Amino acid sequence: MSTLMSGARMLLECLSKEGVDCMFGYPGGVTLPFYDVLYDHHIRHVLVRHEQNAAFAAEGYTRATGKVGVCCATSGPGATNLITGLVDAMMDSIPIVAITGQVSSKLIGSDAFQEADTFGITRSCTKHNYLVKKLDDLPRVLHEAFYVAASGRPGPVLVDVTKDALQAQGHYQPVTAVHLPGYKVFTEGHTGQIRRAAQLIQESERPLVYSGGGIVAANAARELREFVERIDAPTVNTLMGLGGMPSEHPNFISMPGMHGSYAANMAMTNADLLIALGVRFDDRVTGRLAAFAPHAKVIHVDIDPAEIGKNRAPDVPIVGDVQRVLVRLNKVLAESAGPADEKVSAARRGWWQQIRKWKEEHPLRAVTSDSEIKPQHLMAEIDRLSGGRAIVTSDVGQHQMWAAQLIRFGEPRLWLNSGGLGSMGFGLPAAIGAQFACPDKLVFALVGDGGFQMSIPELATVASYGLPIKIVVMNNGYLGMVRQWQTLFYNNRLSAVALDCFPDAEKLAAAYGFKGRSIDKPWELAAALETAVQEPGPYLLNVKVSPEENVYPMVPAGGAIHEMVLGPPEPVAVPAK
Ligand SMILES: Cc1ncc(C[n+]2csc(CCOP(=O)(O)OP(=O)(O)O)c2C)c(N)n1
Repeated sequence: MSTLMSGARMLLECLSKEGVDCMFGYPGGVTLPFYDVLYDHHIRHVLVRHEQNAAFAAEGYTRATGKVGVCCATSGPGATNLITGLVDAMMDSIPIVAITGQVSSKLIGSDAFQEADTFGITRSCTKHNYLVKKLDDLPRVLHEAFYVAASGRPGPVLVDVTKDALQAQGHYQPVTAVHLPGYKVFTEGHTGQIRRAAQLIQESERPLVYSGGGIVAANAARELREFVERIDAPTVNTLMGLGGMPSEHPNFISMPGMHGSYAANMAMTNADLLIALGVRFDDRVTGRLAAFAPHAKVIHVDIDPAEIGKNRAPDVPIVGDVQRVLVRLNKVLAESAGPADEKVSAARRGWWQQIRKWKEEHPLRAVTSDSEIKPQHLMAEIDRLSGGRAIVTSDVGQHQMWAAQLIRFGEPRLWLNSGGLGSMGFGLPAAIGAQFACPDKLVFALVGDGGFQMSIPELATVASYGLPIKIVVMNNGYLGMVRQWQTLFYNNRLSAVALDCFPDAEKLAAAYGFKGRSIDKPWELAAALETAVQEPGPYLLNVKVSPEENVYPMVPAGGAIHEMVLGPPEPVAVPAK
């Protein structure tokens, strides 16, 4: 049966059919027909204060749940304001659908008011994009957009709809199936390669599981855990994969890479087999590629064939959904005998001893001080209150790295951060999306004083929806990560990194109608965070930390990952006169 309705109404019917219950956006002239239908529609629209944050909030919603998040913006500046969020979602393989209004089809190309070539501009920052000029195409395109965003390697899809298509009346025919003959996704993995992988695993003396964001995206944490326990291999999670293996699991080492732990990077460097699961051999993980895991054979499982061999040629390439492949690999391993012989078993025991030794020699430890709040102390306190269960979003910079090192995550979809693009200003809007998706969860927006000042307008969104987000600013008075590089590699010539003006947190929060406070004494920290958590509404806690702390370990740019700088240089002894 078909019903006569406007394009705008049809669009909302399609969203409803896709299970959308909440979307993040900002209206404008071209999207007026859409907002008019929204007026009495059951889908909830969250009015953010900048379109970039609509995209970040949609990402936060998706990252916290796995469900496709939706954002919308008007033509021209509304659409161009979405770009950073789209690139962010593209880099981290986050499935969101962005809906933008476009000027009427007859005006396209005439430099009409608020016309921008959204389709052209977003071609390289979306997995796929569409320009809909005819009402008849709208339902098919909408459902395709959701299918493409969520299937295969997930990513953002944009649908640009002209105003006349939104206004036109037509008969709505529900679309029940998506047909995309040219779009094929290989999920199962090659049987022969899976057998070869199992054989390499059994022969390996020093195996290491290197698991990433693909485990989270594929909802493969249970299968990963079964696999790791079955082969009893040490495991690292990348920045995007944190929570994929619970931080408390005995097989979990920690994060590898530029600010990864000593044990994780030494394990990478000395492994004889890397089992790479849903990772992309990102430069922040590998360091100097030529020196990365020099002794290791590589099994690489990824849904995206373009990732296989992009940075490191694997010995066993497996294109498939990492969850499906792990199910099959676990089955093959269950049917076979275990490590090849006693020599291999003995070597494995030695490998575990070595890994434990590396962990003991240079653990990731939260430094504290009696006189000032150390950033690591802040992370330890958030970790204590979270107990591996809270959602923590972060911005980008030093606080992000300390959080990744020191806060535990008991499951996936708790640690939400901008990994690939590294977008400052991500933390607060992502927390908004996550809190809408998970209203009963404790959500910390852990942000730097720089990143926070990029997203301050969203305090209005937090306040107007009464979101109980705990906004914790790690305030070091600097663009900390840039200051760290200037200190270490530019002779401490601090150029344009001092953030010498920061609003009074209590007054700022009060201006929006909620509570806030600044602290700078270490003995205040635990109670102040507890107060924030106990507060039923939003809370802004500005934590003034020691300003010149650097994140260690650190692999200098271009270095091999085992060439870590483990801590600050020892003070030079002054010779006695
Ligand atoms: C939008 C954007 N602009 C610039 C950068 C470059 N950048 C990376 S980290 C950083 C400093 C961040 O400072 P802050 O938010 O205070 O966090 P901190 O490093 O002090 O924890 C900058 C400027 C970025 N990542 N994103």
